[in-house]
Amino acid sequence: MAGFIIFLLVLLVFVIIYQIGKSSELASIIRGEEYVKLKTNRTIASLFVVFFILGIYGIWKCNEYFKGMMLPVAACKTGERYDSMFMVTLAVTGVVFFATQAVLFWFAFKYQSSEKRKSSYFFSHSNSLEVIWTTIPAIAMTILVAIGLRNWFEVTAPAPANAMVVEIVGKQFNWLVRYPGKDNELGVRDFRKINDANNVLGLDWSDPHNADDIISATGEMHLVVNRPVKLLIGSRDVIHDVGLPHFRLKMDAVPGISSTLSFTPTITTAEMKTKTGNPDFVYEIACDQLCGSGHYSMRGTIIVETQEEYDAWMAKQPTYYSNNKPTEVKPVAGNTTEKAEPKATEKAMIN
Ligand SMILES: [Cu+2]
Repeated sequence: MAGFIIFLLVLLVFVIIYQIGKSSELASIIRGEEYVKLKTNRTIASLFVVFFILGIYGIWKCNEYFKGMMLPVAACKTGERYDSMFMVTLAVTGVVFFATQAVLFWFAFKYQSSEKRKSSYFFSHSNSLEVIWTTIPAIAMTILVAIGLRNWFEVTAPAPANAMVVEIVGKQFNWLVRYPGKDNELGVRDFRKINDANNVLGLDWSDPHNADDIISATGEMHLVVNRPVKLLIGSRDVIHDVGLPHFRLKMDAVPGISSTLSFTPTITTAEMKTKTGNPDFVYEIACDQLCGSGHYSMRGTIIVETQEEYDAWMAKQPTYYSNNKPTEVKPVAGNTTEKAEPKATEKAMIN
């Protein structure tokens, strides 16, 4: 019996030793995991800071690298205002971006898991904080929107009375540019009269104002420097968009609707060649609306020149009528002095 009790005691001691060993092993495993967790946390927290610094450096480098791809100075007053609006917006959002991102990544580092910190500070809300972070962005946004609206009203405002009127019509896939000719009045056009052989814009030959209209099918538009221009924009088929990157303007060309765009070019093509150091510089008309398989080829050009150069060029342009000799009704000769109200002419235009 005594032997059996001794055997049980020895067994008990072995069980106890085994259990102590096992629990200390488990404890060391737990302690080890905690250690690994802390170390990983520290690495990730530091990587957050590195990522932020590299990210900001990358943005800076990108900016430097692509500087050469930036557009040259805006070539009209509206464009200058648009650029300054863009810079103000970029500055405001840039400061906010930098501040919030710096705090975000810094906090990820500063408030990483730590044995020293066992509890966090908690508050449900702060009225003054709410007021501050609502009021400041609201004021900033209101100012930005107000600047934008002012510019938008300027772009869409009626053109000055002395503005030259030029019509630009998109078709798959090029631009047709029409000038009013000597009578300074664009004639009525009708889409039912369009034919590619000798009436690309569907000019209604019964309207005498069409007799001296000039059409350029090469997509080249001539404008006079410092003279306001009003573009009458239309389309023959699908929606195109008159994109004028150097003037920072664009406007949709919608079939059946006549849209307008007015601006005053302030830099001649020749001056721009000097400014950009590019002897081949041309102002571009790009179609800004994906309009079909040949969309990429809808590139037009604008020549901005002095009044004398423009007059000399204009004097050489044949009228569309004389160039195409349509067999239909001849425009009534000698009736070109009759002045119709510009509004009425626009209304009568059927795209
Ligand atoms: Cu197009």
